[in-house]
Amino acid sequence: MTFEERLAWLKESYRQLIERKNTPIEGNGIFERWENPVLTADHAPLEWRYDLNKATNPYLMERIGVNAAFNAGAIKWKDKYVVVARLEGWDRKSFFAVAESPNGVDNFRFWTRPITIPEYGEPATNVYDMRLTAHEDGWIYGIFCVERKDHSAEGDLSAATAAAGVVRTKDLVNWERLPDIRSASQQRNVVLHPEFVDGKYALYTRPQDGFIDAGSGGGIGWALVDTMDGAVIKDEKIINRRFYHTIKEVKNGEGPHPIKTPKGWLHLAHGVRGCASGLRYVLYMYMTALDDPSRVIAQPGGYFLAPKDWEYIGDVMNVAFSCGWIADPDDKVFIYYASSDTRLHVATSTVDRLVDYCLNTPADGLRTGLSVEAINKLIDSNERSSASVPVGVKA
Ligand code: BGC
Ligand code: BMA
Repeated sequence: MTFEERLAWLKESYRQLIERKNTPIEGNGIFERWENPVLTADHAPLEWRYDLNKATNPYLMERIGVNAAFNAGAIKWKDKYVVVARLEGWDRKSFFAVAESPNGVDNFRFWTRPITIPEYGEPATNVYDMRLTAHEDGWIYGIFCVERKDHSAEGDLSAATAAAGVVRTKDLVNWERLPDIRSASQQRNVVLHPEFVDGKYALYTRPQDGFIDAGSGGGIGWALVDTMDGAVIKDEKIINRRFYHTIKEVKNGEGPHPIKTPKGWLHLAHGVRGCASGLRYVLYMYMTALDDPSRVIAQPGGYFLAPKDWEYIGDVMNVAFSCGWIADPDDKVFIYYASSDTRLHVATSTVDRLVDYCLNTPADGLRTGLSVEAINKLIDSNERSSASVPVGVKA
């Protein structure tokens, strides 16, 4: 192909990808997955990847490649569905970029440039997983993980530290960097609650022993801080614990900030367990009290969403992860989840259905006998129901 032919082909392929219509897939009644991912590496604008100048790039090669688009924060902004995605380059560096869609399910387009995050302290090796919060103080905050090399472990090339970085903005274009959150332990998955609690900023935290190991950290924490401009976590209490032989045995962490409903705060989180093929990341939900967002009032058992079919496959296999969801005033909820650290998907539901799911799904009894008991209770009640269609073989 000539330069001109290749350019026309690139532009046309890109246009088709961006304008591709999406369709919902009927599912378990709790939510619907949509057929196509909403963002992939190929959604990154051509101008970010190709030198489009014939003199300097006669073969029209991709000069700077994007490897993945995933783990996005989300917000409704000027009637648009906006995500701040984690893009990862061929060079394994992640960065953030804003993409918007008119309907939340397709036609996501990136803004002209990726976000430039000002540095704080030692420049970050990597940044990822931004959660967005439009706080009642008037700012939109982004909290993300800042990864730096761990200089105390000189011999170990992979040794790193994780801290919570903070930015704020009024327009999603200009981002002011605030000091990283100070805490006794390393932190990942820190999320800002949208309202003041007792006049303070409230954070969901995830204390961890080391860079990878959540260890004795216990689970998702809760901490009140006086300011976001130099936040210091002093008292941290664990509000959502990990348990043996559950989907969150090894690690867990808050997803996006919770959604306020008349019946309580709806939370989306991730849980991790270990298995022979490595770590398995799934999403789960829980609810907390309206008057105390740190008090759990419902915890449906097991996972809410786990990788399915081709979602298992990607750079980091067996991962479902979410940093963003949007609740519309009309009750609809757009859940942005990524599969296997590779691409971003959407699933839709409603606040009503998610509350129903949380309040009426049996909790994990923590042992198999109680799981069978729960199934038997359901069969008993189905036998009394006129809608019941007996499909099992009668023993
Ligand atoms: C990766 C993250 C991952 C973390 C812990 C980082 O280096 O970029 O995606 O969650 O390590 O495994
Ligand atoms: C975590 C996260 C995510 C990632 C997941 C699986 O620890 O912080 O960035 O999706 O690992 O690799």
